[in-house]
Amino acid sequence: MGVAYRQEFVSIFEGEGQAESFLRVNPWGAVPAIRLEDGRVVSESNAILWYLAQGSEFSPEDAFGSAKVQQWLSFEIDYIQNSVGSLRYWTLTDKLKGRPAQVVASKRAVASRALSVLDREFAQHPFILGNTLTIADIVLFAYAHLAQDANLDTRDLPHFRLG
Ligand SMILES: N[C@@H](CCC(=O)N[C@@H](CS)C(=O)NCC(=O)O)C(=O)O
Repeated sequence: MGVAYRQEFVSIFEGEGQAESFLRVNPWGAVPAIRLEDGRVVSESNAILWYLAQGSEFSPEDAFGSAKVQQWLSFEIDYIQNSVGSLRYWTLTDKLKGRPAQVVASKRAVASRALSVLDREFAQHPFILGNTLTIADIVLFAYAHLAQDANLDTRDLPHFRLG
C-alpha cells in the first residue's frame, strides 16, 4: 500500500506482550500493532489493515462495498482465525495433544465449514467481493492459505487454491 514503516519486534513468547509499555500499545498484549507518527496506536490485524487501506484501491468507498468487506473481516475472525489460526498454533507449538478432544473436534468442524464456504465463493468469482481485490482477500488469505499447517484437508476444495 506504499506506506513507509519501521518494524519493532515484540517477543510474545518471552512475555514482552504483557509488559506495561506494550499493553499501552495493545491492551490485549498481542502482535501485530502499529504506532502512528503522532503516537496513536491501532491493534488487531483487521483493524490495522482497514486503517492502512483507507483511500486505496483495496478499500471500496461505497457503503455496500464497505459492508461486504466488513462481512468478510468478521467472518475471518470468527470462523477462520478462531479455528484454523488456533489449530495451526497448537499444531506448530506441539500444544494440540494437551487440548480437550472436543474443543479440537469443534474447531476442526468450524474450519472445514469455513474453508468450504470460501471454496464455494471462489468457484463463482476470483476475489471474495467479485472481480476486485480488496483487503478482505488479504485478510482471508492470511490464515486460510496455511490450513495445511493445521492438518486440515483441502483436497476436496478445488477453488480454494493454496499458496
Ligand atoms: N485477533 C488478533 C490476534 C493476534 C494474535 O493472536 N497474535 C499472536 C501472535 S500471531 C499473539 O501475539 N499472541 C500473544 C497473546 O495473545 O498474548 C489479530 O488479528 O491481530
